[in-house]
Amino acid sequence: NAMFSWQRTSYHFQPEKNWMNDPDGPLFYKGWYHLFYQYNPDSAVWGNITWGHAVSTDLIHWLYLPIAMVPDRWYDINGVWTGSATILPDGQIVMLYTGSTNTTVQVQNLAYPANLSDPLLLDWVKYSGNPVLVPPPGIGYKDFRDPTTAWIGPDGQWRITIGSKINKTGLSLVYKTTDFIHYHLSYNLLHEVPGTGMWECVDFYPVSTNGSKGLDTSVNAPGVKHILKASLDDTKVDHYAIGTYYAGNDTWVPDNPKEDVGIGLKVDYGRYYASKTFYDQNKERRILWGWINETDTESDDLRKGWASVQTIPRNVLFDNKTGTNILQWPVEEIETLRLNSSEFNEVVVGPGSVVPLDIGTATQLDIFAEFEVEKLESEETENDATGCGRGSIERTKLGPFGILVIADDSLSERTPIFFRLHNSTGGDVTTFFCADETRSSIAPDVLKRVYGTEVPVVDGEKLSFRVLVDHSIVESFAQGGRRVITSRVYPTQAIYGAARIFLFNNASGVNVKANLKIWQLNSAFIHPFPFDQIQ
Ligand code: DQQ
Repeated sequence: NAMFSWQRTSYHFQPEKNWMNDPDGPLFYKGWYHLFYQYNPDSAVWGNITWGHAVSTDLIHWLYLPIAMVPDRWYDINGVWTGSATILPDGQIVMLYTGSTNTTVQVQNLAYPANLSDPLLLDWVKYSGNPVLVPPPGIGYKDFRDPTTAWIGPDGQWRITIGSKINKTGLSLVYKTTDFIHYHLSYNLLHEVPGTGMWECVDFYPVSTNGSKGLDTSVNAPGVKHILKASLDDTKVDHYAIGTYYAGNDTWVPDNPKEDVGIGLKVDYGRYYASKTFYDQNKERRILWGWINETDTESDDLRKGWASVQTIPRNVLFDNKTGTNILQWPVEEIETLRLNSSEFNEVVVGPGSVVPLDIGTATQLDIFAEFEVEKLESEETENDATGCGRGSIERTKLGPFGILVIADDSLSERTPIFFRLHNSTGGDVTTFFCADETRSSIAPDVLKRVYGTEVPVVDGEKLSFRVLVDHSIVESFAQGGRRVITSRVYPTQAIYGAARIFLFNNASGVNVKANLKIWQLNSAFIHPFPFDQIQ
């Protein structure tokens, strides 16, 4: 099906065809990274959900494997929904997932590999005593889903947490187990936040406050904080907060109650949902996957025959410069796709100007950009335009300025990634990081929004971002990954050889001096596993 084929990505993971949503049960095993994902084998819209399966040795090149689990039992006949993997100290792999039963009750089920000596983990056995958990008293039968990776507490028992809600309060239940068959519901909630609604795909993991390595899920010691993430069903946004986990009573407390889960930081300020991390024992890092949802119509998805993309896996660390956010950065393996690069040094972009960057075709790029701002007026006047405004066309004294990607020569289509500054009369500067999809496509039936957020800039730092461009996906990381915005765009003109990149400055009161390094990126190899050539 060649319809909209230019919108397919070249180095992001997506199935050959049909619908995909949440990443499930990621893990590293015997030399292979495994990605499972919510997959409809029959159509490009959600339904009949199975676990698609693919493997990679480097998180970039992927081989599709046969579907790992299908809805074939009374306890998952309405869908093999989201779940997580736990690798036990003896090498066993435990997969816990949500099943939607024959009466659409959400229950938790246990599955394990049929053959642990198979590095591909092709065959999965569903435990004969499933379900292992049903909704507890007081919890709605459709409000109980997406078990996390388990962690072990000081008492030697395993814990998992499962998202739910009571009325409008989003919450996370904790269960203890020793065998993953029998569970004990903890009296305390891990956490709850009024007004946030149903918590889907909860993720809970430790980060080191003083190291550059990721931590395995059970680590808890001085110098460790815990990230709690919930995907809010009401708004379809992934939110997280940083806090402390108290293993004694299995509760978690946010560092800053004003930035609690669901009311503070977002994992990604763009088009992004149902994310999940795993600990990569191969490279001692914590890796984050996220689902990039479509923003076109279902009928367009059906016509093109596929829907959704996964982000490039991101390395996650605690940001010890700010202490208030995580850092997300594309895994280093993406750099193996780099081809030739171009550098642009000290390009001065005056107020109201657009500067083409001549790099040839611009559909697959890894871009680093750094900006210095030079004020044209000396007096300090307040610039009261905060946030991202109506996007890149709204001029203020101090912004917007940045780059235009997935743009054509005439700029009939363009996706600006930019900064916009705000200064008070006292001289305090606040920096906003934004992505404007409103002119990303001339297609009418596409959701096009302005996304963005304030981003912390530490004294002495330059403004900078890194942007990955892949045909119809733009992943943008500001200030080393303190804030991230993923854009799903639908170009019709800025495609293949017609796609360009530009610098722009739409501020009225500043010159911007830009330094850029831009790599062309190769396509990743993403194909069916070549069983016939091997067996
Ligand atoms: N997707 C799954 C659910 C989860 C939701 C079903 C989040 O388990 O809550 O496909 O996108």
